[in-house]
Amino acid sequence: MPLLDTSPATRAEEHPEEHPAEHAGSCCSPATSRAGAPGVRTTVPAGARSTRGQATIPAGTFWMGDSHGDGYAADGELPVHQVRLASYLMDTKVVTNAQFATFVKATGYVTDAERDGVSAVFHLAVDAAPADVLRSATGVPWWLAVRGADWRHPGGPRSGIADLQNHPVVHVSWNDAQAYCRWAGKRLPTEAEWEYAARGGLDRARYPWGDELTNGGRWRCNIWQGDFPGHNTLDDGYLTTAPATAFQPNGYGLHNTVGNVWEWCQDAFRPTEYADRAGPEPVVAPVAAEPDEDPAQVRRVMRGGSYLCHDSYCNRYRVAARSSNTAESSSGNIGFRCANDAA
Ligand SMILES: [Ca+2]
Ligand SMILES: [Ca+2]
Ligand SMILES: [Cu+2]
Repeated sequence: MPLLDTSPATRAEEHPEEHPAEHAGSCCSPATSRAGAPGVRTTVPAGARSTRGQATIPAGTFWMGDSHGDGYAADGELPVHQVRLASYLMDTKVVTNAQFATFVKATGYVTDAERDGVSAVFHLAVDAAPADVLRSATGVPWWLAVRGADWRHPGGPRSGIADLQNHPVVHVSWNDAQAYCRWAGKRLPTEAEWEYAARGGLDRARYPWGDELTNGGRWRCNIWQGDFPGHNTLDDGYLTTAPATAFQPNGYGLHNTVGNVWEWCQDAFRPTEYADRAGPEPVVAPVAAEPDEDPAQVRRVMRGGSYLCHDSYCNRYRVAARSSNTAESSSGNIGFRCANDAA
């Protein structure tokens, strides 16, 4: 069984010049083939609900999508349309290694990457014996399938998380994120909830803090500086993950919505989602319909970009940017934060 499959998006990487839009598609993360996946859970019973570490996001209407023309057409960030949401809750930071460890200790949960024995690691982050570096993903040679890479070993078997307790947990699939949320009395955000919360109250801005990427040259988030994928100048201080509370929070008190790690959302991903639902009236609390296919192969929305994003290759560190991966996929730059219904 191939460890890293060649989904259409990944296959396009072999001829990037022919598919400029798709080319930008997978700086982000390669897909993995595995079996089995649970269904979606959209609400948490009031009695089981935990609001720990969550900020209240006020009810409101916002413009969802790319108001600046920055996006890749194939991602479906257009049309910009109004979305109305009731108040809800969002974690102020992504789930950390320490938090995930508490979950695993309490439940004995085994992640998809652990069950599979392999996960995707960025080439400069590999910490493994050569024999454990199995292969690169087709067309994205900076992604290596590493045997023994999992949330406890983000760079491979020789790495650990002792010094990364307050960093995002990574190598967690959408399935794993769902399991954590259920245990925590929380749920994944919908894509609309993610974007509205990430905007922090700023109307149609590019970033959670405004329209300018840096503050007079000072970085406001953890992305890539230098030449991707070979040389990172570390201007923002981090080659891979930063602590979950690094950098200033946005107007709602949320840290690192853009940059650091991709964040799973509840919704199935469709490039035509916005086009299909946009109309003259605001769309109320949209959530993508569940596709009628093998749950493991359903592509799930990921938001916010990661420490690998760079303007030269993938500018998905904007609040409007969209990406996706299959529910069973994991890599060293995908994590998640939880949401909840208002108390
Ligand atoms: Ca960085
Ligand atoms: Ca993020
Ligand atoms: Cu990216």
